[in-house]
Amino acid sequence: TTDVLTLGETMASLHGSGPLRLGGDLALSIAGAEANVAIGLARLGHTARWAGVVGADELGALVLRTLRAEAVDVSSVRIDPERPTGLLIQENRIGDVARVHYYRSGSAGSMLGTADVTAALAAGGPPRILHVTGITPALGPEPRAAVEHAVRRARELGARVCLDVNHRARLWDTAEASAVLGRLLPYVDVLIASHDELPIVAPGGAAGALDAGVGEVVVKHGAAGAEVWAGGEHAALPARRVPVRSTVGAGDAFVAGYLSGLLEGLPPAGRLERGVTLGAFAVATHGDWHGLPSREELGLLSLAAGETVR
Ligand code: KDG
Repeated sequence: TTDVLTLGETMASLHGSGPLRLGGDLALSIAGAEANVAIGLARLGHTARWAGVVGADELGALVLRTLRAEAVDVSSVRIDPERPTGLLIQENRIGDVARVHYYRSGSAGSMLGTADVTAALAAGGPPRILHVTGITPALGPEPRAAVEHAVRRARELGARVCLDVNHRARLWDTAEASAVLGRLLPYVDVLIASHDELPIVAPGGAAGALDAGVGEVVVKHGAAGAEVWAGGEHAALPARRVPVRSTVGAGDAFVAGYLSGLLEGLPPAGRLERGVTLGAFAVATHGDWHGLPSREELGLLSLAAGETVR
């Protein structure tokens, strides 16, 4: 059985080093919140499967090849011969302030449907955790139905359900996000949101979400760290101080660390610790997922600044 099954859209990504309108070189890779989480988990030695749809094109092949290379199980991926793989272009405008441009409407990934979810949940026995984000239901009616189906079915199968709000204002408005994500709450065991996203899904805050039956609520405070309410306990932890290269992907890295701790039965404070550690690796390195640590590398952050490992 798989530790974590996650689903959503993985796109090709292009990273520019300066203003896009000036042209210049772009670096090609892949991007997608759920894929980032799957890679983070796989690097720590957990089994992770990503389900989604890619086009029958070179960018789809890049997505699959990259995920395979990261030991993410792609056996539940569908290839759509009719539609292209989505694309995201990231522009680092000033310092670590990034701007993201989507070319994803009508993409293969936005055709993820309930049949894909049913197949993914049936393959190889139910996962221990199903992880979804608020990005997927924003992609269209099919992915929205797919996520609603996924959380219900996963619960029936005895899997724990994790939802990261991941609000993308470019994709839908807040009122719609609030209505759709609010309906998912009764099926959510682990709710993860940044402090500004929490009211979208839980107008009554963490207490409101717990009252609605959510098992644990994790709130991210960016550079100020994160806190969790779980099983009557509350824990908070500051972020690890590292030089910031790029904050894109930090939230996904945090989720991967948190779920890794959960899979290992760590207490709430230990789960947060793993989460902020992976978050620090993500912000201290370029790329959304590229700098995430293997298990042996987890201790690197404890070395003194400027130290060289020989
Ligand atoms: O969380 C990082 C993501 O924003 C990025 O990888 C792309 O999934 C993505 C999205 O839809 O914004």
